[in-house]
Amino acid sequence: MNKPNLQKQDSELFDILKSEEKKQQEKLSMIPSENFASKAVREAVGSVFMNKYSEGYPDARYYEGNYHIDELEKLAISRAKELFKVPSDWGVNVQALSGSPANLAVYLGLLEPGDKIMGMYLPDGGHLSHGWSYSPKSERNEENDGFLYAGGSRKVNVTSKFFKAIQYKTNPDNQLFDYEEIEKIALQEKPKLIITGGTAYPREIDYRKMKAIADKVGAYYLADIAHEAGLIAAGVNESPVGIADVVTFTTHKTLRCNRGAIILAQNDLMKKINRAVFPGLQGGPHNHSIAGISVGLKEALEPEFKRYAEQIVLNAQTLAQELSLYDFEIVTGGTDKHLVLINLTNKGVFGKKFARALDHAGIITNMNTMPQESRSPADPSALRIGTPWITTRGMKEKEMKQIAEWMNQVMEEITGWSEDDFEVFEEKAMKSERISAIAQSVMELCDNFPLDI
Ligand code: DSN
Repeated sequence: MNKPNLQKQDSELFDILKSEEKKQQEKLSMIPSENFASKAVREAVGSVFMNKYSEGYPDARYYEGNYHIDELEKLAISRAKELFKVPSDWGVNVQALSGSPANLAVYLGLLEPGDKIMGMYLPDGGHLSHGWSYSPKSERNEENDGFLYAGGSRKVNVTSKFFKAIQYKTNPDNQLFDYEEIEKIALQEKPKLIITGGTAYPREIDYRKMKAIADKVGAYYLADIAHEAGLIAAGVNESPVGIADVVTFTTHKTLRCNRGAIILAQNDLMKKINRAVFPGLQGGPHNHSIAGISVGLKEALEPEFKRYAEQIVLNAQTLAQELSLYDFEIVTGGTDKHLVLINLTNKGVFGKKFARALDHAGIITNMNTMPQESRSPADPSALRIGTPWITTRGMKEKEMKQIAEWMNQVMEEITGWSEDDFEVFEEKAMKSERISAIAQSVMELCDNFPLDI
């Protein structure tokens, strides 16, 4: 019998897959939350582990036949412990399906519905799952001025529906955490949980200061390190492990595994969080994901991973520096990490149009809000770029200088089109010979740094 083959069995899906492979190979993926997982990781994710149900935890399952799944999950846990230097009285959960479910499990495990949580203001770089709600323009009020965002009537995220969510903003003068103001808000509001971390804050966070603030008000402190987990594992960014009460992270960003999440916490808290993951929020874990994560963690334990993480940061810093030479305004003036946030207000073309024009030039980025955002999140003031994926391809400072030059050329080309409707703008971008020429050069660069697809 012929081996079943995707192309023969489902040519429609196969064609979409091939197109995605081609796009990944020929374009520069520069969204900071994305990366390119190794063949070994992808092999594990596509393995027979996906066929097994294993509700429960190692050696305590509700289904028979889980002896190998137990080995798998214990292996992932022990690798996570080694990689993140997890203290001996801490535990590890590798079952949460992704970052938002991991955070929800922490809230469910440690809080009561209606308790107050305090995270970073989303437009300043926080995350939806840290309690996001918003105020429609008609409801803007003084309560939400200054460093405290007391929340809005539109409870868009489940974490703001079931908990009383307030948020702290960054300092308007420098877009940085202002620990004195955060402490003032915490003392006034007395949250039960304080959260750091997010999606667009390019600087390191002082975890000890945040833990001291949480201790002052008797709150738990959750450090969500989804974006920088790989940099922390490599020792390139500071680690909150052993400082914060709980640490959560996704596994597919700088850590370069497949999609999934890990939770670390001191044993007493971990017991409650484990019960929140299963049976509180989920049934059977995705064992194929845990298998991929296990392989990715092993890769991150290799000495080469430290050099990789150092290069990610060097590349991001080079990009930020080069872009500023072209008069791009870099939020916070630079980066300590893998991401760069560009304030486009001096350019007149904002995130949505710039991101789309860059895509036509073969450079994939995303529009983003920024501190003191005055525009809609659907058409915000900033552009977010990141270096994990292009560093995986082997690119270094020389390529970053070239990418910054291309980004500037795209901006030069589109500056005169800022007033056009989006459809007219896109049509012009698609027809632009200058943008097509950049896309061709991007493809040639990518050809010299092929992905192992
Ligand atoms: N969507 C992720 C990001 O892009 O940062 C966060 O969940």
